[in-house]
Amino acid sequence: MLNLVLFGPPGAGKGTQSEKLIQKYNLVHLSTGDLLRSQIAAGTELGMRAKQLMDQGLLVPDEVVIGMIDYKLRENQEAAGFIFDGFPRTVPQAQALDQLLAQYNTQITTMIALVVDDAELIRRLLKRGETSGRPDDRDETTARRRVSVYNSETAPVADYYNQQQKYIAVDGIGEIGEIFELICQNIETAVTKTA
Ligand code: B4P
Repeated sequence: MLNLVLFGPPGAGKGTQSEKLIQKYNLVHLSTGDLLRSQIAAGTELGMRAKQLMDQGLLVPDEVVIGMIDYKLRENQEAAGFIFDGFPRTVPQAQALDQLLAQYNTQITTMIALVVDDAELIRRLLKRGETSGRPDDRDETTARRRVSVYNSETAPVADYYNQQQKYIAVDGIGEIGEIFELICQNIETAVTKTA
């Protein structure tokens, strides 16, 4: 199985690149951001609780997102592999993901981390906010808080995968197609190494 973690700060291009990767490698896309937004759109209690945190640029509790991923893995047991987009975002989430995958006798193949500087991230988020209607993209204070939450709570997840020799950094600034090619080259190198 090919199981990818696509990692990076908010606005790094995880969602953008995931769309291309799922087509090329026939993977099931698990985006916790998308899953949470569909709960909000459906007006569920979980969605309403998540919305309050997301609108402020904060993370939702670990147990909520881990529960959603657990459910999706059980639902997709025949998949050729998964792309985890925006998950894990904390070290406890990364530990939980390893345990969940072990239940299916599989593991993360590699983590691809998109590297983009803070100024470019804020620019992209505010630009998306002009058209997306996403409350967490609309104002600069919230965008900056998301980047700061990433630096304090999410960045340590990179060390977690680095210790497992699964961390690969890719420059996330440039043309979307060129970044995609770089990601694919790195995935293929990682797959060859683990084969
Ligand atoms: P997410 O939905 O995961 O979203 P994201 O971090 O905003 O964006 P992404 O990196 O996917 O950016 P995109 O490709 O769209 O999270 C939203 C919120 O949900 C979080 O803040 C949190 O509250 C909650 N949440 C989600 N998962 C959670 C978890 N596991 N634990 C706790 N809470 C969780 O790109 C952004 C923009 O840049 C787009 O407009 C795109 O067109 C543009 N872009 C992309 N690549 C570009 C490039 N190369 N050049 C120029 N622009 C580019």
